[in-house]
Amino acid sequence: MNTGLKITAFAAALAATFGTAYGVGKGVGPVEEPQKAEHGDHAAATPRPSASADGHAGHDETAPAQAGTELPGGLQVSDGGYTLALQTPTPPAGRSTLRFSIQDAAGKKVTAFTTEHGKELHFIVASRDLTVFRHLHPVKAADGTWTVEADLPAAGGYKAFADFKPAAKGAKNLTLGVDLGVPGAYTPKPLPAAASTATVDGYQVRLRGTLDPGKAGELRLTVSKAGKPVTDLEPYLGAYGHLVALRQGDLAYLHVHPNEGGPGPDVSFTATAPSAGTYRLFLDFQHQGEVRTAAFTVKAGAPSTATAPAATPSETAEHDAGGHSHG
Ligand SMILES: [Cu+2]
Repeated sequence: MNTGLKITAFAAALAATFGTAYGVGKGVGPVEEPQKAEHGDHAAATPRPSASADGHAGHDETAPAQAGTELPGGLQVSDGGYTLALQTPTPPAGRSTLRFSIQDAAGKKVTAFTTEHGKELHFIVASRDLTVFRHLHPVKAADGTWTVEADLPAAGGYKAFADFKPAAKGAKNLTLGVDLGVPGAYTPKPLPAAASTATVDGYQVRLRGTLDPGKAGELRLTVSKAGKPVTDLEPYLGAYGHLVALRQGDLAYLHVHPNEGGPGPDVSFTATAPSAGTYRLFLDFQHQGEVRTAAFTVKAGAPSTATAPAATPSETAEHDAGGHSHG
């Protein structure tokens, strides 16, 4: 069985209309060819309920086993002949410029990428303790060097993920991951307790649904502000919400776009966890011109946190998600 992170289309019919569901941006890309998708949204856009989105390009669960193991995304610095070459592996605390390139099997910098969700490359940086999360969009120089300013607030271990698709014929979507270390004394913070609500900048986001190992489940996030449902979310990179989940312990990476739906207050996703365990979910949403991130700790395969969409979610630790901002 595929142990990779999978996002499956919640309904094939809905997925088939994904490309037009949001009515924005050509960059979103309509339904992708049913390739070995690797990042969640691609699979979600793939009109097959069993589409794999395991971040391990080339290992579609519906395809014959190719290399034997199927990995969630982001666990490898090299895959499919491409390498994430980070030139700034030990940035200072605070704002600094990160620089990297994607190199092909010959060590040459890749300069041509396929635009996905409005960008040629999506760059996520998270602290190993999952208390810092940045979703960034680097700028590419003509020679294939990417640069981006990032604010890594404190010393410690971080991981950066590059999510891209080379333009080369036959190239697959890839999510490569690389370690960064911000020098200095480091005190890891405990992961916030599992919770069904998060607060960010005055917005409350409620999470309902389950993250089930090996099984597609719906995650429904509901955004409100000052007690009122937010019904005018704005498209951000072609969708009303972007969800990244990172697994505690190894930061396996999962990126998923929402199921079809309107501009709030609900944004629905379909996700499959690669395993039981604890995950940190980061929801990006845009409202009134600003992108914010709400974060949740979710236990996959744990009945205590399996909040059915119809039920009132258990609400334990109410307020966390502070400090998860966009750089
Ligand atoms: Cu992005």
